[in-house]
Amino acid sequence: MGGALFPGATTPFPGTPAALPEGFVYLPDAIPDADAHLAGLVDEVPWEDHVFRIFGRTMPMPRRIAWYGEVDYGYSGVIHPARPFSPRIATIAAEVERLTTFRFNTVLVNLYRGGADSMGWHADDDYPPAETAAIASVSFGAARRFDLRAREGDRRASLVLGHGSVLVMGEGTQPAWRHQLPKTRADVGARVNLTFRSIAARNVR
Ligand SMILES: O=C(O)CCC(=O)C(=O)O
Repeated sequence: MGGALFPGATTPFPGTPAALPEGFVYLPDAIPDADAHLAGLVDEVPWEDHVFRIFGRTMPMPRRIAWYGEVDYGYSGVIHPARPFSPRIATIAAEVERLTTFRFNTVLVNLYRGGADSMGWHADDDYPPAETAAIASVSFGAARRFDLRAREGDRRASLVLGHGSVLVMGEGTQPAWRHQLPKTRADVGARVNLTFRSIAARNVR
């Protein structure tokens, strides 16, 4: 790791309270036609509801999800089968690939219906990477806080992921950091997030 992730990847986010740790790059307003993508994704994606187990209890997953790409993915106790990118997701992927120079072959799409929807602490390291271990996280809709916590030591950082933004989590970030999208009491609208990944083979679940 070290240095720029890809050409031009030095954009600081105005208003970011803490400097982003090495390996993370935030690109605000990076994806064109963000309003149309938000509305289109909410309407077009075949959203799925899932459950997760915590302390022996089964709880509804506090978001809706869908999986696209060249390989199956085991997530939330379910194998999500490979499925081609939709035309809209292929358009967004092409823009992300143009910005980052990486090729991503899969994407987990999350719908947060409001402030009560969230994603808990985790790292995206449960699969063998193909071309890159970097992840490109694209956000549309409500601006939400995103937290980072070092796996060792007490470093933390937060930023707000805005409409049309891309957060690149570079190679080496997932073994070193966990991330979460916390709930908020603020009256926020819907948000769609797409985490593009480069996966060599299905993870074992
Ligand atoms: O919605 C977000 O910004 C976080 C998504 C995420 O962490 C993931 O899909 O692994």
